[in-house]
Amino acid sequence: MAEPTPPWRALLTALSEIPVPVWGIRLVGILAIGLAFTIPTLAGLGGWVVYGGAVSDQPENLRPRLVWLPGGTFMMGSPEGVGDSDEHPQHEVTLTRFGICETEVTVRQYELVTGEKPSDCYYGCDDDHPVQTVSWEDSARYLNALTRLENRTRPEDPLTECYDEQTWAWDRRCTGYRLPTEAEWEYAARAGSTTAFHFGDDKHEICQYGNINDAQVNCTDNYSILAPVGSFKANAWGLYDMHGNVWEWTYDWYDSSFYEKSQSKDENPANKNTASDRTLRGGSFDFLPSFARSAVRFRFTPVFRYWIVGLRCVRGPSPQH
Ligand SMILES: [Ca+2]
Ligand SMILES: [Ca+2]
Ligand SMILES: [Ca+2]
Repeated sequence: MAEPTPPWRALLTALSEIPVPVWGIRLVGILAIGLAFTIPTLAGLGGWVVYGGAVSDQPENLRPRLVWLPGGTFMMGSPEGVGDSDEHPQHEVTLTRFGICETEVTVRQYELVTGEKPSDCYYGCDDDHPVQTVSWEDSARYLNALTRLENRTRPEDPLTECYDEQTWAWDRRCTGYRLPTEAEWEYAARAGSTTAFHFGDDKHEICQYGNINDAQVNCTDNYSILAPVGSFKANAWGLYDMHGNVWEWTYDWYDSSFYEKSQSKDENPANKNTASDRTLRGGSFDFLPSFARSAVRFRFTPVFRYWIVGLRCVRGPSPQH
């Protein structure tokens, strides 16, 4: 059976049917086809190099969209008698201004920067699904690469990479893309709320706001596995899927007693003391709503890849070095 004709061969065949005497026209035709592909690519991507060849995306689909949050002070953790022990003591935290991606990083966004899809797509690898099966280290590597890519469009004012890819140390003076700290993540998720979820305390309302395991709640979110990002209502600051879909890596090393140690009202707290695990936030599609509360702290080793774990990016200068 004949092989299907590759598109380039069909193109050459079509070109060869142009009347031979007019080589000039043929040349013009080739140039026109070339420009037809090249001009929108350059204009649309603003100089971005795209792996994988497809160039139909608009720039806004390629770059994670940042929502810039004002700095502020909030109560981190849960009040006495609520939540797990590592959510206590509830304490005041002050943060400076930062930008956070309005959705989880998508498969498409990840693939365009790294040239790779997640290794396990069993639960969904559509372009607009959250990327998952990425370790903390994969995430840091992606964010550095995203920073380098963005710098191609701003040679006069380059962003600086955040992570040392040998030691995984975070340079807090960096201006490029990075993971949120736990404090930044919770501040962003709460969006001014003081309740268990950003929409209130009633878990039976969660199906409007996030993709979780809804077996034990009186509502249905219509997704038994991954949902495309942004499928549910945003929180008050316009951020999607802060509850559920995939767990999101944060920068911090996990320390169950970190809140006791960080009560000194330092600005921009982050646990830089190496431990066995990094902290994750927000719950996922196969966890019950109680795990999706704004204050819940979850943990995995930084080399762990799992189909319930993805990431969200942050950018912004941190004044504390
Ligand atoms: Ca249900
Ligand atoms: Ca669900
Ligand atoms: Ca999430």
